[in-house]
Amino acid sequence: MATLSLFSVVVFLHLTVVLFVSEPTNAQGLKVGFYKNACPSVEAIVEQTTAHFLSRAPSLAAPLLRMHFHDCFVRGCDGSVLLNATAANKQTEKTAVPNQSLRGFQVIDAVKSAVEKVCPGVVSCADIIALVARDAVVFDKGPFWEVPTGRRDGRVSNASEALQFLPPPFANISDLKSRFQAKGLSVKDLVVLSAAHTIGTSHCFNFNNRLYNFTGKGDTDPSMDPNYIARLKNKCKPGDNTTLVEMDPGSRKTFDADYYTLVAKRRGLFQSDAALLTDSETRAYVKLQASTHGSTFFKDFGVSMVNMGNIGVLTGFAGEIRKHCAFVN
Ligand code: HEM
Ligand SMILES: *[C@@H]1O[C@H](CO)[C@@H](O)[C@H](O)[C@H]1NC(C)=O
Ligand SMILES: *[C@@H]1O[C@H](CO)[C@@H](O)[C@H](O)[C@H]1NC(C)=O
Ligand SMILES: *[C@@H]1O[C@H](CO)[C@@H](O)[C@H](O)[C@H]1NC(C)=O
Ligand SMILES: *[C@@H]1O[C@H](CO)[C@@H](O)[C@H](O)[C@H]1NC(C)=O
Ligand SMILES: *[C@@H]1O[C@H](CO)[C@@H](O)[C@H](O)[C@H]1NC(C)=O
Ligand SMILES: CC(=O)N[C@H]1CO[C@H](CO)[C@@H](O)[C@@H]1O
Repeated sequence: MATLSLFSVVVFLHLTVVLFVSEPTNAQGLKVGFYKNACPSVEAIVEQTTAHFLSRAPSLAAPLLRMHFHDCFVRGCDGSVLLNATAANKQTEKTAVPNQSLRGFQVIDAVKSAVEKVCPGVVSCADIIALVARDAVVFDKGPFWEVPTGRRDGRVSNASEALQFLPPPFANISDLKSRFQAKGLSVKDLVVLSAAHTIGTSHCFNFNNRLYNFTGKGDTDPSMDPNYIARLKNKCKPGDNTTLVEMDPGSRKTFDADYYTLVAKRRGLFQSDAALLTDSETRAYVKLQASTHGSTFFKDFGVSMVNMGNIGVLTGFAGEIRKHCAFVN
């Protein structure tokens, strides 16, 4: 009897080892197809629901991609960006200034309820953001990449942490590099992920200082193409808090490598975009992609999105699977 059960334990351990070997997980414990058994249709549901919304409101693709970035840089990719303010926590990340322009929460909520109908209590909101971000890029004719899943949802969301960890559009290259490095991302990830600005729009206030009062002397930013400054001044008047400007004029709904062409021509919209020309490694990448129509950009973007998606994830028994993405259970 004792021998038998010892034998079963050995067999069991052996099988476990084999399972671990045959289902590669990345360093953070996420893996492609995490829901293969518990919710095999999850990726199809996410894709269909996202496409349903984007076909009616295509401009939501960009903020949905940005949402994943904002989630991951604050407390890791744990869905904390989705939490609504409540009486108990009036200052969640959502209420912080950089999040005031996030949009598309209704898409996440709709995906979550569609998924809950089929597999209740199984799929995290953090994974839904990661999958929706990928599908939004694909919707805009960008690359497809496999999204490792298995994230769990956090219970904490703090507005001051959003201010602390999200890079401002005024950031210089050393600030950007250290903020990405602090999240385990490389200089290459920085220059690759910055090209997410190939889609979407920005409010004038994020770059108006470059047009009107760069150093407090009523001057313009010398690192920006003067013709581009003139064009932007037509759209953005001093103190404009409402106007939206395309970040990649003419193709803001197409995910392509144009971003690098613009930056190389000193037409990056933010100081953080222009800063990519001030470091030898990021500049070399910008020039290479600009001169080769983004020869490796699509492949690189998928790799860097997976890297970003690994930041500070909760796995195993940490965190929870939220019932509703806007509230902790
Ligand atoms: C490198 C540092 C970054 C800075 C300083 C930055 C800053 C900003 C700012 C200020 C806006 C304009 C928001 C508005 O006015 O509505 C914006 C928009 C956007 N950002 Fe970034 N960002 C950075 C990196 C990223 C990354 C890594 C991603 C995604 C992978 C991303 C995706 C986007 C998208 C898609 C938009 C357009 C949003 C829309 O159309 O509503 N950004 N970003
Ligand atoms: C969460 O808050 C937003 C406003 O920030 C509101 O539009 C939305 O309806 C809220 N969600 C829920 C489920 O209460
Ligand atoms: C939010 O984070 C800040 C640090 O950025 C900390 O000082 C503060 O206590 C936190 N607030 C809550 C409610 O945890
Ligand atoms: C870059 O920005 C950081 C943070 O604002 C600042 O401390 C640093 O002095 C700046 N570096 C340069 C070279 O301007
Ligand atoms: C430019 O900035 C300086 C310093 O912040 C300020 O004193 C001045 O009034 C500004 N000029 C304009 C035209 O906004
Ligand atoms: C824009 O917002 C700033 C800060 O909230 C405010 O001081 C300024 O008056 C606003 N400008 C306009 C034209 O409404
Ligand atoms: C999406 C969202 O919740 N935006 C909020 C950002 O914060 C301001 C207040 O600071 C709210 O008014 C917005 O609703």
